[in-house]
Amino acid sequence: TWRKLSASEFDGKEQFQKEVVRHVETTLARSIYNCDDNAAYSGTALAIRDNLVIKWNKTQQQQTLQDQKRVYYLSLEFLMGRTLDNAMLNTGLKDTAREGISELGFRIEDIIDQEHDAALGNGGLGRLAACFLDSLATLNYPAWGYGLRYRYGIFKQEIINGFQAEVPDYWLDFNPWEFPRHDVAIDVMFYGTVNPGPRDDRGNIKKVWEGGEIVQAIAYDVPIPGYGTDCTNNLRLWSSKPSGGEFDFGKFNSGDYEGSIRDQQRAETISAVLYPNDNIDAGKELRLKQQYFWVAASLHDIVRRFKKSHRPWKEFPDQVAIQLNDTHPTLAIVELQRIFIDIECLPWDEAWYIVTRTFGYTNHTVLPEALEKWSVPLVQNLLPRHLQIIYDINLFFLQSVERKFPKDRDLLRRVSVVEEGTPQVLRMAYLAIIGSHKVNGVAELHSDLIKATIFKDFVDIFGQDKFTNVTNGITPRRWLHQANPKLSDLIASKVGGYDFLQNLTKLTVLEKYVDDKAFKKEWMEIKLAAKVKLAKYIKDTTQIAVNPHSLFDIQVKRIHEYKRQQMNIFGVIYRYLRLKEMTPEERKKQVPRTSIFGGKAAPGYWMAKTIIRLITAVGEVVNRDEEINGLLKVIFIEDYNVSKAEIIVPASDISEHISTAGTEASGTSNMKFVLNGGLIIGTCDGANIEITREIGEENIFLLGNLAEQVEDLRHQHRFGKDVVMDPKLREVCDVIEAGKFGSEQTYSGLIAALTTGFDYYLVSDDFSSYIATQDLVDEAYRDQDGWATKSITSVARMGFFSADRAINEYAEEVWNIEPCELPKSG
Ligand code: 26M
Repeated sequence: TWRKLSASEFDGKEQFQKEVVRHVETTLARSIYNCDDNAAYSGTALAIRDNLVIKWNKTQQQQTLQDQKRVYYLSLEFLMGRTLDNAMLNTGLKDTAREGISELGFRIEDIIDQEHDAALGNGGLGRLAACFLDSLATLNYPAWGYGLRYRYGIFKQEIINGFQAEVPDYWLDFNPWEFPRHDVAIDVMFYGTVNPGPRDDRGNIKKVWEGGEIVQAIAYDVPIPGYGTDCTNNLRLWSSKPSGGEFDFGKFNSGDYEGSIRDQQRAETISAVLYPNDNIDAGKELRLKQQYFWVAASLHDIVRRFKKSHRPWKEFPDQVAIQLNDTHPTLAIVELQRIFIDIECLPWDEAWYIVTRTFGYTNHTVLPEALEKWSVPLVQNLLPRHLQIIYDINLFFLQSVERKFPKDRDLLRRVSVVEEGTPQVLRMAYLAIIGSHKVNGVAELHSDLIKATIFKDFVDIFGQDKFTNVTNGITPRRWLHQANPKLSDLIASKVGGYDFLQNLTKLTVLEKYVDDKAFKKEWMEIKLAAKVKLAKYIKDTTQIAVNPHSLFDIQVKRIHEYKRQQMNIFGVIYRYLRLKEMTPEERKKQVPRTSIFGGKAAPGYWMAKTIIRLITAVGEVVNRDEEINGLLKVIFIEDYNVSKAEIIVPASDISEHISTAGTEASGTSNMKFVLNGGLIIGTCDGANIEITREIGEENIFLLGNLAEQVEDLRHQHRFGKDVVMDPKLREVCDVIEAGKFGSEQTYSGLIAALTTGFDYYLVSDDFSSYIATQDLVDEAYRDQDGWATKSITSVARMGFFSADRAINEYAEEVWNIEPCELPKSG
């Protein structure tokens, strides 16, 4: 009977329509005669969701049955963006939905546009986690993501009088993609004390951590569908609430209403908001609470699942791989060791062996200000037992170092997890390395750099084999097929269908068509259509008209000094000055350009906010300068996020990836732009280097000094005699200081960074090369046929940068997991 009664998937347009109407009328209790785009979105999402849930349940059952090794991807950020379109594409239902919804009087694009982004991340690291989930499901790997269910994701950016303002992003009003699991509630303790307890089986006095504050973690599950497969994995996000009911009735009844509410809020605060910092660590207690809350709940869940299999503990690493997305979840190492020794009563060494087999750690940055360090007094207070375990881990580690390198006291000081100072701090990256069996960087240069610099001593201690590279990748489903359906269709018509979306190296077939006139024409028409679409978006949101035939030069990413948006805008000013000097005849010969910027500054990052102000101010001057008349426009796109990236990425002629060499670990938007037929202007940094190797030097505009020169150049700035600023840059600074873009005081910090600040990011060293390379870009763009050749050739050679390739490398080299074969559906 259960079998007969169990839910089944809809199939075909009529059934889809019936389901949409049913959901609008009964699930949402709305009249179908009063159904706007938003209600139609809800109905569509719920109908699609039903099919997704059936595949999800089957996948989870099958994975439980097969009982294979799983990977758990621990990330404090999952920058998912919208779900509906992706869900329709991955389940193959988009055409059905398009036709069905159109007969009901709606356009599928408008419906898709109703959805709020799930913006539970800052930038590259969070988006990478989202791409990886897509690939894991597409490749049928048994995998779960674990994260936090923030009530507020990354803030919404508004530009007010040219400055960034932050507005809260409350996104949970209607979220059909999450399923609360109120039965999965886990108690997590903070504070308290460690006391001696009873003796264990071996006669040792146990340590008991007790008397702390308890907060409950409630699981919310999100289905993650693979493309072209029924495999639907799970993303589990934890939400915090007070343990034992709504509020303290004791306090309430004794008249302390505010007190009882305060306790409730204290608990709920833990998962309330995503920290909006990207590549900067502030060391705040609430952030540490978030980390432990999420890690403790996730590990409890993983361990409980393992225990159901009744295997011996030593088989734990055969069933469980845990990947640490940066150091944010490093406490997981300590928590698992604590569970083993304090709760399951394993001997230390046995426990530690299992722990280190289980974890892998991915590093995403070399920037010193981004490396997490927790103050010892903070950890002592919040997690007293964990601090003891960290000290023990460190002691045994240092003893092993001492055995290997006797009497090298400075080495012991350098590699100790505990950094001396007032206060002492814990170096989380070191703890992550010691507790993992593999450590990886995210692009070749970056992986080499961490081995040669910040982790050098650890390579000497553990050997080369522990350190590896897995170059990042992106999902071609979202970043080509979904964002740029016309290009995806054109490609499919040449490479033999849509298989390339699951095997991106098939793109190489496109090279056969680089001399095909008709193909090239179609290719460039699709690019133009994407630019027209972006131009319309810009017109609708800023009232500024931009010429779709101008060269679209785009830099969208978090605003950070190391990413050097300041160099870009200085270059724009320099171009403006040259245009102003020209005669009308000379001007006619110039390539018209639209410089497009977008990105959020961390709310406390004053310099980044100043850069935004300079960009908007330059726009105000240039865009209304009649003399320039469309030869140069400067646009700042407000509130850059994933769904806006899907409009912006297909529309670039050139995109900028111009970080100071050695600072951008990988970059992933570089891959997205090239995959959509845009060219790159960039430095020899991060994945730009591998992109160059794949697509060929003739297809990329490289500039600037190399990573190996950076140290010397910085030394020059600081200690060199008679350092004079590059004259072109001097000229730019002069007009800024003359008040051309509003009060020069607004920009004094920005100018000071170049002069008294010793120009740490080497803008003056690369500026000349940057300007010269931009001139080469203009030259190349005049030859539209040559440009098309570069564009097509580049796309043809981008197969390597699929997240599927990256995930397969992790699966083989780090996780040792196999795909789970699903029974064919039907
Ligand atoms: C740390 C402490 C407190 C609050 C926030 C943080 C924090 C949050 C995000 C630190 C770093 C965060 O992200 C770093 C990041 O996004 N790194 C980027 O990772 C990408 C994926 O590997 C790379 O492509 C980028 O080069 C790298 O900058």
